Amino acid sequence: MANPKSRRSGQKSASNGNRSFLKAQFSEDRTYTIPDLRLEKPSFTIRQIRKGDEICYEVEGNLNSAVPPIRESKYLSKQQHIEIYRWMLLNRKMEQALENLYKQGKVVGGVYFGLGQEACSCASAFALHKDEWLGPLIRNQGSLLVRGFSPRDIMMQYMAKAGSPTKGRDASSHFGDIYERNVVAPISTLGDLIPVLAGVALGARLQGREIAVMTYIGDGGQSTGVTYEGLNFAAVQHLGLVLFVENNLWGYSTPADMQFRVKDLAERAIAYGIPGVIVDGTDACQVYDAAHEACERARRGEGPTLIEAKMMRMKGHAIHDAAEYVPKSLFEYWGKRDPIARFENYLVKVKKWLTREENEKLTADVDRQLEEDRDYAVASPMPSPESAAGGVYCDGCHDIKPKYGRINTEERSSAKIEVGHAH
Ligand SMILES: Cc1ncc(C[n+]2csc(CCOP(=O)(O)OP(=O)(O)O)c2C)c(N)n1
Ligand SMILES: [Mg+2]
Repeated sequence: MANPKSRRSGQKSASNGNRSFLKAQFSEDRTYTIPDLRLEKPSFTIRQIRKGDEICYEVEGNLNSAVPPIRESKYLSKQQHIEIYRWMLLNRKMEQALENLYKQGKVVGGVYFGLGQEACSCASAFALHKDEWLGPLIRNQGSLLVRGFSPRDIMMQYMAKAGSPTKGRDASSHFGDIYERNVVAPISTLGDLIPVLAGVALGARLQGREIAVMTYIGDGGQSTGVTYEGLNFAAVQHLGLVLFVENNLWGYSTPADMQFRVKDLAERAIAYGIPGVIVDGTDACQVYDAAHEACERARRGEGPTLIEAKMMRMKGHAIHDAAEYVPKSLFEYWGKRDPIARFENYLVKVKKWLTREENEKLTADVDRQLEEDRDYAVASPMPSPESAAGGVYCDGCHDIKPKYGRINTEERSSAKIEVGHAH
């Protein structure tokens, strides 16, 4: 996907005090191709229409095409395929358990689902090394599992239990772990994770390491100003940001077709001067391969990559939203492209890497783990009222140490970046 070429000879490096610069990736050539790993390219448009007093949506285009096969991975071993499949199952079944807990009145607040997006969450996070960093969004509960949070943690969080990651102070996704799992806690403001993760990569560089950092933004959230600022900063600094643009066709009740004019959101990469790639977000192999290549590029210090994952949000925005505005035919179309059913078919029938019995055992193990975690979470206590005022202000409770080495802000002789166009 990258196409680094030599620098324009007439350009000089920007002089900037003692700073060294990474070697330029700038090219005189326009590199406007966006690789597309998909094995089918759905072509339909969602249009807003008025029916009497009602506003609704209709789909135009071909919704009868055959379901594509899974694309063979260039990198994953047989064992890794099975691991990713297990994470996806755990992701799906944990969300089913959460839905039940909500309906039993045990959840405080709402529940958000990544139904139909499990391949994107799990296979992307799977490409990170343990000592690299992830910034998840609300639908990336699968990524949290891959990074080492247990279903128990996530269930307790939704039930605001004392033993939850935020000790009952928040009831959904606003938690992370800067010590063990290297997960940045998201806040709700869409796009804000992007500069934060860019900053994490910069922090690692100052400690002598080029690392991959990964985060996500939706088809709606990508329009925010901070998305541009964060990604542009990562681009000019050649920071190892891997940005998944999760195009799930809806931002609340607004269809993607009413949110942007470009054909593919991966095209945005061109304007940042970074590689962009399109994947089928329902195909774990495509998601992994693109994520892996982007992470490798990050680790070489070559900068960010934008990966557009196309898929469909298979539920409403959150549990309160029945998604009645979504045309039924779209659910049917994407239902046939279910990431787990297709991956299961690939592993069991196409590759024959899992026998029926092994698959049943794996599924039963996931069910057992979820049952245990759910029972534990339900039985665990709520926080004591007196604890509510604790942890509001940091009074030195966070001991944040450099993870990769001594911080060095001096000029680095081995620095690879060369930045700046002469004006
Ligand atoms: C800057 C900002 N604007 C608005 C919101 C409110 N909001 C929360 S989720 C959401 C829809 C996001 O859609 P998308 O980015 O496509 O993500 P998806 O829900 O489809 O995963 C909006 C508008 C917000 N959290 N942050
Ligand atoms: Mg969306």
